Amino acid sequence: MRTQVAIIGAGPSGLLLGQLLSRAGIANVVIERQSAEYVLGRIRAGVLEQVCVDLLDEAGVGARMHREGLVHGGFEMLFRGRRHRIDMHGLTGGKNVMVYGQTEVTRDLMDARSAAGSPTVYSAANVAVHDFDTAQPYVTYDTDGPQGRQSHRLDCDIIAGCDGYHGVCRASVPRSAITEYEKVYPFGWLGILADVPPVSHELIYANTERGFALCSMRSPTRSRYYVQCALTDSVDAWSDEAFWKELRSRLDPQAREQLVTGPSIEKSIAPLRSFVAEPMRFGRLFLAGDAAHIVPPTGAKGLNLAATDVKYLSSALIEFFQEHSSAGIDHYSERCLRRVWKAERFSWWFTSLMHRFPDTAGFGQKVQEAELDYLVHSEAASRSLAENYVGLPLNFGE
Ligand code: FAS
Ligand code: PHB
Repeated sequence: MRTQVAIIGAGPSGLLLGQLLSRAGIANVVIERQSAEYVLGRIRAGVLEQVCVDLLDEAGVGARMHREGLVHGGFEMLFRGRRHRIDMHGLTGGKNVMVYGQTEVTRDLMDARSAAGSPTVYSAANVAVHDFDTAQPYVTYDTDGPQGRQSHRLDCDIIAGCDGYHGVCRASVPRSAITEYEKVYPFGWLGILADVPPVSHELIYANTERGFALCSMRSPTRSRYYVQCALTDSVDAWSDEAFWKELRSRLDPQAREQLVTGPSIEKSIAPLRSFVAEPMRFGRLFLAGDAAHIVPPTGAKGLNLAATDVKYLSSALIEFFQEHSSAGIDHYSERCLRRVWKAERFSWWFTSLMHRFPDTAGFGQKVQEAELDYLVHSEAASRSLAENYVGLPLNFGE
């Protein structure tokens, strides 16, 4: 088999890249190690920046998002028992975010890809990438079918590593060619999804004595909640009742009163880390999304960063194939990393501000409280928070 672009991974990065390339007439094959059902079963991001919304529209998959997504102009910060609203819309000259789950984004992209008849290989085993330091890279993988296990080779011009933090692409780069930056946080997020109405019409980020909590949603009838938990915690040790009790203890009286609980339809613990791999290009191999960087989810940047990597990469590849110019692909890594590091900084800052750190007592705690108090009473500080939360413009600083 041969194609122009082999895309490894059918998460949002891989599927969005495939969609943008297919619409430009560039042949591509997506190779995913899990089943489509497994990919859709992962509950992750919930907030889209306008840049991401515009990209999904450009990819022709925005219709259901505009029908079912929730446009939010602000969110609240809860500390010392009081809620303070950050008016993103007012502070950023009219910008909003879209609350629409990553699962739905992935479903819309999968539906568009199958409608276009673009080739996707699910449940691929032993995926490996080869010769990406030459002009003739290729991918090998195995599939299991009625004839038993079959081995395949896909020759291509470009390999897009959209295979997430634990993928094979970054791991295939010689250690001498890559630099990795990492910060691991001393806590995780225990998340629950339940078909109950949200406690408020906007998100609530809480910093309480018992730790961080986040009240989010997927629709007016489906809520997504998180509580900061210990790294040693196991999701099996958390009954639904224990979760609701802990969440309730981290809310203000009004929210506590309005909280509607119910059976979880998903419950999981996510570790928090900041991670960046530099560069993001190795010959004919290009990393995008979580394959290249990870942010703590506090700033809701993970999915959005993946989308802007894909925007830059799809533009560069269209130029490479249609104009026979390598300017875009030569500039890809530097362009992505400028945006990635600004999102890493914001996500680290917001995580540091909103969580209780086991080893921070006394002075550090007082400084955190002072910063929260300053933030919600300073228009300049709130504007900076709002500007980063809604997402910096694509060409920021260029
Ligand atoms: P993904 O990890 O989504 O997709 C990579 C795909 O590659 C997967 O389908 C995987 O099966 C596949 N793959 C891996 N290895 C492969 C191989 N060898 N061969 C073929 N395929 C392979 N972001 C937020 O903004 N808000 C959140 O609340 C949030 N919560 C998160 C919770 C968890 C547990 C995790 C892990 C991430 C969370 N994120 C969150 C970040 C998340 O949304 C990512 O940014 C987003 O999934 C990035 O998409 P991809 O780059 O496509 O990577
Ligand atoms: C979510 O709804 O899953 C969500 C929202 C905002 C965040 C993180 C997660 O910062």
